[in-house]
Amino acid sequence: MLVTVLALSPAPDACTAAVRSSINWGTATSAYQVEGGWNADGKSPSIWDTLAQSPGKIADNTTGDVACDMYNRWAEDIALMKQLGVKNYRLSVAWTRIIPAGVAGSAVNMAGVDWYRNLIKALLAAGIRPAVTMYHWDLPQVLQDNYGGFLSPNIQEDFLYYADTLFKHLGDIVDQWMTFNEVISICELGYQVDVFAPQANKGLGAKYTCGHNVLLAHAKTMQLYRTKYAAQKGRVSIALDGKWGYPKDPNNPADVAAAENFMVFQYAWMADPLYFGDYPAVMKETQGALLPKFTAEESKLLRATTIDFFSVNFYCGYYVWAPAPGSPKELTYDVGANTGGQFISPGIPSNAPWLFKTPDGLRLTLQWLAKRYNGPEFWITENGVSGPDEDWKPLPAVLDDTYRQDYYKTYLDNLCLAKSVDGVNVGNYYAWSWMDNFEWRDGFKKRFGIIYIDLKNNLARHPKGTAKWLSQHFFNINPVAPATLRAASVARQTPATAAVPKPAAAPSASVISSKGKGFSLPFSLALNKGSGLGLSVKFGPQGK
Ligand code: GBH
Repeated sequence: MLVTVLALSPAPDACTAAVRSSINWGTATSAYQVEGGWNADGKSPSIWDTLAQSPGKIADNTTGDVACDMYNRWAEDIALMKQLGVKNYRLSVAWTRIIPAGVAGSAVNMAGVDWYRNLIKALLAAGIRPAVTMYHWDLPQVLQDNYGGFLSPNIQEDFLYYADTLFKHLGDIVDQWMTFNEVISICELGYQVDVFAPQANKGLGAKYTCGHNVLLAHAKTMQLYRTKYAAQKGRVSIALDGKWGYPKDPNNPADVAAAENFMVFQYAWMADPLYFGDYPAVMKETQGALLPKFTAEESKLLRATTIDFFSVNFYCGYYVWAPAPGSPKELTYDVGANTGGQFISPGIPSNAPWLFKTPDGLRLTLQWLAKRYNGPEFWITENGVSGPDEDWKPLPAVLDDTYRQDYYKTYLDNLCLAKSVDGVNVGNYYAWSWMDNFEWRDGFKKRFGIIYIDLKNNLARHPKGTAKWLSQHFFNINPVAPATLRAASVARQTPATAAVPKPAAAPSASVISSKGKGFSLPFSLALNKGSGLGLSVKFGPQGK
C-alpha cells in the first residue's frame, strides 16, 4: 500500500534554488496586532487602545487588549517559528511600553524594555534575525491629547527621544530598523479621514502636515544613528506602502499619465524627499499651499541621511484613470475610491474590498521604484492576503488555505522574476503575517496569518498549508542568524562602551504578567472607508 504524504505544490518556476538562496525570507507582525498586554507592566494607552475599546468601532467587537496574547506566549511562538525554519522576523515595538508618558525626557519603563530584550534574545537564540519597526500606528494617547499627535512638529522631538531610547537599550541586539510603518496609513487614514486612529478627519492638508512631520522625525533619527550610534553598524529604513496603478485604458495617454501620478503620490511623496530632498514636482504644482515646504537645512538633512534599504509593503494593484473634466486641480488621478466608489482591479477579488490578486503588480512596482531611485536594495517588508471564510470555517478546513498558497506562489514568482530577469536588488522578504491577528477596524474577521489562531480554543496556534509551503521552499533554505548577533544574544552590553560582555540571564518567564480581558461577542459594523485624496471619502457599509 502506498503511503500518501500531504503533497505541497512546488516552488514557483522563477524561484530556482539559486534565486531563493539569494533572498532572506521571513515573516512579520506588529505590536498592537499580536501582543495584547495592553496595560501590562507600566504600559500606557495608545490611540489604538482608545479606538478599539470604544464600543462599535471594530467589525467583530474584538480589541487588541489580548490579541494573540504574544505578550505571554512569545516562547511558544518563537518555538513554532524555529520549527518551521523561519530565520527572519519583522516585529514592532510599542512606544507606550518604552516611554509611557510619551514626551522627550520622560521616564524609560525598564519593564517594557526588558520584555523586548527577552523576546529578541530568544529570537536570536533560535537563529532568527529581527527587523524592528519603531512605529506601527500605536501612538501614545497622551501625545495625541497634548498636541494633536502627528499634526504638530512636537512629534519630531518626542519620536527622536523614543528612537534614541531604542538604539540605546536594544541596539546591541538589533541591527535592522524601520522608523515608521506606512506613512499613507498613518497620515491619510488616521488624520485626513477617520478610518484609523486617531480618526482626526481633518482633510488633505492634515495628511501632508502629518507626512512632513514623519519625514523630519525619520531624517533626524537617521542622523542620530549615523552619529551617536554609528558603532552599532546596523541599517535603518522606513516602510512605505503603495498599490500598483494599472492604466484603465493603456492606449489612452491620459490614463497612463494618471497611473504614473498615482505611483508618484504614494511612493514619491515620501521617497523623493528621502533621496532628492524635496517633494515631487507634480505634487508641488498641484497641491498648492496644502503641501508644506522644506527649509534648505531640512532638505540637506534629508539628502544626507538616505535610507539604507528601500522597504516596500505590497498587497495589490488597482485600475487608475484620468480624473473627470472639471475635477479639482488637486486630483491628478482617479482610483475609484477617490471619487466615492470602490477600487476596481484587473485582479481576482479577495474577501477584503481593497485587496485583489495582482501578482505582476509587485514586479511592476519594483521596476518603477528601481528606475526612479537608481536601483537601491529592496526589502519587501509585508506581502500577504486574508483568506475567504477563515473567521468561521472549522479546523481542519481552515488550514487548507489553497487560496493563500496561490497568492504567495504567484507573487513570489514575480518577485523572483524581478530579481533574476530585471536585475532588481531584492534583499529580504517578509510574509504578512506570521499569525492571524487584530486586523485593525476589521478585528479578527480578516485573517492574514500563515498560522491560524483559534479564538474559540484559547488562541491555539495551527500552521496553515501556506506555512508548510513557505517553510519547505523558502524559510528552510536560509542560514541561521549571523554569529555576531547570536553572540550578542547571550550578553547584555552597554552600547558603545562594553568591551567585555557580561553574561545575562536567559529569557525567563519572570516578565510575564497581566491577563487581559476576554473577547466580546461578534458584532457587525459599517466602516467609513477612505483613500486617495479624500475629496469624497464616505462610503457605505463594507461589503462581505
Ligand atoms: C498593512 O497595511 C498593515 O501594515 C498591516 O498592519 C495590516 O495588517 C496589513 O496591511 C493588512 O491589512 O479603507 O479601503 O483604505 C496595508 C495597507 C491600508 C490596506 C488600510 C487596507 C484599509 C482599507 N492598508 N486599508 S481602506
